[in-house]
Parts: sequence; C-alpha cells; structure tokens
Amino acid sequence: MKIGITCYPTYGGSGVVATELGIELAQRGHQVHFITYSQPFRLTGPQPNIYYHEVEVSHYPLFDYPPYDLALATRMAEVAEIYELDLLHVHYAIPHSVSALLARQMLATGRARRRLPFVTTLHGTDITLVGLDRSYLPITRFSIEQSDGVTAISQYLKERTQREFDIANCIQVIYNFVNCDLYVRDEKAHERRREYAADGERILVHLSNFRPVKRIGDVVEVFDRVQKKIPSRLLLIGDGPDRSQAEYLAFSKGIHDRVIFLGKQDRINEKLAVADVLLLPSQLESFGLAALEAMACEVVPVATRVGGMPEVVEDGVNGFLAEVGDVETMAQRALAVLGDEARLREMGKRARRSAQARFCASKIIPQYEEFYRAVLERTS
Ligand code: GMT
Repeated sequence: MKIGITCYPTYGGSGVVATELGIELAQRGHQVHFITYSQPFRLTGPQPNIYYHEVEVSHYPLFDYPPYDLALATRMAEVAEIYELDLLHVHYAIPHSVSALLARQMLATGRARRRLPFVTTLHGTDITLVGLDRSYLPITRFSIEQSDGVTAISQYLKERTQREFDIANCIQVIYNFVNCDLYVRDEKAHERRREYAADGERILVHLSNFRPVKRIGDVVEVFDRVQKKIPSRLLLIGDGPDRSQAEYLAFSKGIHDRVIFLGKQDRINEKLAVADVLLLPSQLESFGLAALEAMACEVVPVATRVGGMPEVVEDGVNGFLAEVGDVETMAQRALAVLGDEARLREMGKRARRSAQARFCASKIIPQYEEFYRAVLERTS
C-alpha cells in the first residue's frame, strides 16, 4: 500500500506513534509518505520506502494566523495525486482530519478525480482537552464523523469519545505499540548505567513533554522522598513548559545534584533501559506510551490510575498505580521495589512479558494493515 501519514512532528506521544508506525509499515514493504511541517523527530535518517514532504506555510503579512490546515490539505492532495497514495492516515484529530477531509474532496472533484480515503487516529488531548473546547468541538466531531475509519489508542478513549462527542462512527481500538527488539534491557544498558549513577545507586526516570498534564512537580516530590531512604538518581528526559519549574523545585529541595535533566533525546530505548523505575504521575493519560516503552525495557512503572493507564499497567503485577497527586503512595511503592532487588527484577520481567504479550509492534502493526484493507474495500 501507499500510505500518507500526518502527525505533529515535534515532541509528543501521537507523533512518536505515527512515526514508529510509518517506520514499521515501511519495513513491511509499504510505501510511506510523511506529510508534516517538519521532519518527525524520531525519523532520524534516510530509510527505504520512507518519503518526507514538508508543508510550507506562507507568512504573508495579512495572515496574523497563517492557515496551516489549508497548506496541509493542499500538500496532502498534491502528494496523493503525484505518488498515487491509497489512503491518508492522520494522527490527532485537530486540524489533521479537517485537512484530510478537504484533500479528499479536492481529489474527488478536481482533475485527478480519484478517491482518497482517510483514517483518523485519536490520541487523547485531541478529544479530552482540545476537542471539548467549544471553538473546536463541532468541527472535530464533523471531521471524525467524515473519516473513512477511526481508531483510538485505548478503550477508555474510545468510550470517552463516543460519550462526549455523541458520534455514530464505529471506533476501533488499536493499542499503541513498542518495538520489543529495540526496547530491551541488554548488557550494554548495564554498562551505560555508570554514565548516570554510581554502583549501588538506583535510577528513576521520567519521560514526557513537560506539560502541566504530566505533573512534573510530583515527579520531583516522589523522587525527593525516595532519595531520602535509598541512594538514587533521577533522569528527566524531554523538555517543555514546566521544565524550569521542576529545575527550581529540585534546587530548592537541595537535590539538584541528584536530578539529571537530559533534555530532548534520540534513542530513548537506550536511556530508558538504564533505569529501575519510571515515574508517570500524570493528571491524565489516554494510554501512557512512556510506561509501555519503559516496561519493554524491564523498568517498573509507578503511574496514576487515570484514563487508559489501567489498560497498560496492572497494579501490583507489572507496575503500580496510585491516585493523582498521591505522592506518598507513589514514593512508598517505588521504595518497596527499589529496596528489594529480587522483587524489582521479577516485576521488571513481568512488565516486559506484558508488553510483549499485548503491545509488541509485531502484534499491533498487522491490525493497522487489516484496518486499512477494510477501509479501502469499503470505500472502493
Ligand atoms: O500527552 C502527551 O504526551 C502528548 C499526547 C499527544 O497526543 O501527542 O499524548 C497522547 O497520546 C499518546 C500516544 O498515543 C498517549 O500515550 C498519551 O497518553 C496521550 N496523552 C494524554 O492523553 C494526556
């Protein structure tokens, strides 16, 4: 198949999923065309079967708000015509599904007169935050309803979309995935630990885009309680609006020498695999991709019981769940495993087994292929 993929190419879970999906599809022989305003950050080099088409947005002085969605629709239609795409797959409803809808109409009536079905994958904040803003809700609902196929990354998100948007479409849950061959705790990970911590110290990690929904302050609070009892370090991977607040909190608690801000990173698999515990105390997660990536590396997640997290982390089995803001419980759970090597390793192995059994790319990518085939058949 020839598939056009659009996503937010900068830091964020939906862009990660879209890019990793494109890479996996290309490895399986499909031709993948990314249509985005900059190169997706996890697309690090040239790869067979992958093409990248940049969307140029003109900054004419009259445009206080340059119309990106229109430039995107135009580029989608152009790329689809020139490269004879079979379908578009957009990640994050706003504004991508609206642009795809326009592109589909342009091709249906323009000189090309060809069909261009599009699939929308809902990731979370496109529904839970942005989509429920009155100024976006009607058009988001419309573009979801107009999609030729809709998927959601968790059962929670599917149900919430159906409930709050009151839409009639059938939404298929296709869970997020991880490449279990790449995300692995190997011997090299053991050696790399020494870059961050001394022998005998534990490593806790957090990975996100540092937005308020991630509650970075709670990450520092939990770590502060842990490091008082067990010698440990905190690795913070990523960047975003709440980073400086976290830096100041660590400084004011006098633990900044134990907190390592790594910023935006490539090869996340290598960084995660050095850790023992992942902290993900989010206000809301429709899935919690960071938890899954950590679990594949045998890192035990300590997360919040919100959204789709319980579909990924089973409390007390392959990780821990606590209520939002309950930093005491999160610290206690982390201490319980960090202080018991055998329990830590056993739980880490169980976390990996869960990731392998349900969320490996090899299990999930065929579901997308099947979904595309069904859409193409339905719309032919
Ligand atoms: O919250 C983020 O990290 C970004 C956001 C996005 O759409 O880029 O993430 C959402 O999609 C991820 C990938 O499907 C999910 O793993 C996250 O749980 C989800 N975030 C929220 O629901 C807050």
